[in-house]
This record gives sequence, C-alpha cells and structure tokens, in this order.
Amino acid sequence: MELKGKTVVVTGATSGIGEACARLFAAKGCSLVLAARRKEVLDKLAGELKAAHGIAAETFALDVRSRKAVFAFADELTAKKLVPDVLVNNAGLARGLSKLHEGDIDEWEEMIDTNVKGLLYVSRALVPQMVARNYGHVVNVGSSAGRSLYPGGNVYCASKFAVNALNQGLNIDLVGTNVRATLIEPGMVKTNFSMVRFSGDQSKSDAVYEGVRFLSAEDIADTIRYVVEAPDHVNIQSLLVMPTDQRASFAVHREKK
Ligand code: NDP
Ligand code: 8X3
Repeated sequence: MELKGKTVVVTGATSGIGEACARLFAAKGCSLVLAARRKEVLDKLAGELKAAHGIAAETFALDVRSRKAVFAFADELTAKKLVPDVLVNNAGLARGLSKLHEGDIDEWEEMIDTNVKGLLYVSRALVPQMVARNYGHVVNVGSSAGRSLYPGGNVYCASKFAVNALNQGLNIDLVGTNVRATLIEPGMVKTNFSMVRFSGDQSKSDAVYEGVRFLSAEDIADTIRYVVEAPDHVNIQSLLVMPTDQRASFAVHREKK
C-alpha cells in the first residue's frame, strides 16, 4: 500500500504503540483518525502532527468497551465520508499478575471487555465499510502473550489468544476480498503498559524492563508500517516481534549494572 493520503484509524492513540503509529503515519502523509478515552491528549497530539506534517487529523473520545460509543464513532466516520484504509486495533491493557485462583474479577472483565470485546466492536463497526470498498488493512495488536503463557498471565494471555484467534477468523472470512488482516505480536515494549498493569507502581514497572534492551513503541509502529506497505497481493497474517534479549516470556537476558 502506498501510504501517502491514506486514512489511518488508530485506537488507543494517546500513548505507547498507538501514539507511535500516529506519529509514523502522519510523517508518511496519512490522514489520521485517532481514538482513545483521553480526548485532550489526542487533541494535543493531533495539533502537533497537523502542524508538523500538514495532514488532516480527527480525534474521538472513545471507550472501546462501549458498544454504543463504538457504533456512534463509526457513524460519525461515515458521515464524514471517512473509510479506513488502515485500521489499527491497538487499544488494550493488562491488569495485575495475580494467580488465576486469586484473581480480581473486575480486572478480568476490564481486560476481556477492552482487549477482546472492544476489538470486536470496532471491527464489526468499521470492517464492513472496508469490505464494501474492497480495500484496506486491519492490523490487530496481539502479543507474544497470545502464543504462550507465563505465571500470572492467565486472563491477559487468554485475551491475546482470543485476538490471535479472531485475526485468523477474520482472515478466513475476508477471503475473496482485498482487505488484509495482520496480527502483530510484540514481546516486551517499554510503554505505559506496565504502569497500567501495576496500577502506577513505578518500581514494579521499572523492574520489568531493568537491564533489558526492550522494544520501543516506534519499533512496533515501524513493523506495522512494514506489513501495511507490503504489496497488495502480500498479506502478512501474523508477525511475532521480540527483543533480541527476549526469546520467550521466560527467556530474558538482563545486563547487570
Ligand atoms: P499503553 O498503556 O502505553 O497504551 C494503551 C493505549 O490503549 C492508550 O492509548 C489507552 O488510551 C488505550 N486504551 C486503554 N483502554 C482503552 C479503552 N477502554 N478504550 C479506548 N482506548 C483504550 O500501552 P501499549 O502501547 O504498550 O499497548 C498498546 C497495545 O499493545 C495493547 O493492546 C497491549 O496489550 C499491546 N501490547 C503491549 C506490549 C508491551 O509490552 N507494551 C507487548 C505486546 C502487546 P486511554 O487511556 O487514553 O483510553
Ligand atoms: C505484553 C507483553 O509479556 O507483558 O503483551 O505479556 S507481556
């Protein structure tokens, strides 16, 4: 796909991988549709990117857990004649690392409602327009946690296994169309992810990344660019992207200070 002038929709664009995607696609001359719950953060980012790159950027306060809000968002895009050329289903989070038999059910529901149901709502609301136009690329942000488990990963991992399954299902259902779908499966990326997982506990969050040459959000945005820029007849259906220092969730090399 030639990116210049294309419309790119990113959920969870206020931080981390979503924000890096917004920055990268703006630099490529794309029109942006940015969605997340913190609209003021999106507005600041959109203002900066419009000024820097002369692109169009729309922002939407959106909680992907709300089916009603997601379909209202889709209606607004339709009213503005905005059909995604690229949809980055990125909004997501982990909460805690409790053992399953000790887990907090509210945290489970937040992860499932965001990572699985939210992604489904956004896909159901926006993919039909892409299919009707017979063109586009859905990028689902899964995780290495959607391939293998680690202690305390239980529900978060299950939610990313679900994203993995949904990406496979979407690809099967899109056969015969020119709409592609890719599962991006990152390992450790230094973003706000661990601060959210550990409810703002800086030392627990820092410990996750200590001594590791982790991935950056920009690394993942660049991977997403790579799959989207592939020729139209090439559909990279899944891509596991790990730090060189991490070969599996449990196989992490940490440089001692
Ligand atoms: P961040 O915490 O930095 O960003 C998460 C983004 O998701 C924020 O923009 C947040 O925006 C948004 N978000 C969270 N809940 C909702 C919601 N209910 N509705 C709309 N937006 C929401 O983390 P990352 O950038 O790391 O995470 C992005 C994706 O990458 C997630 O799906 C995550 O699971 C996945 N991932 C992350 C890895 C990592 O190591 N960091 C590795 C593998 C996958 P706001 O709060 O403003 O709504
Ligand atoms: C985020 C990576 O290993 O913390 O999906 O689950 S991990």
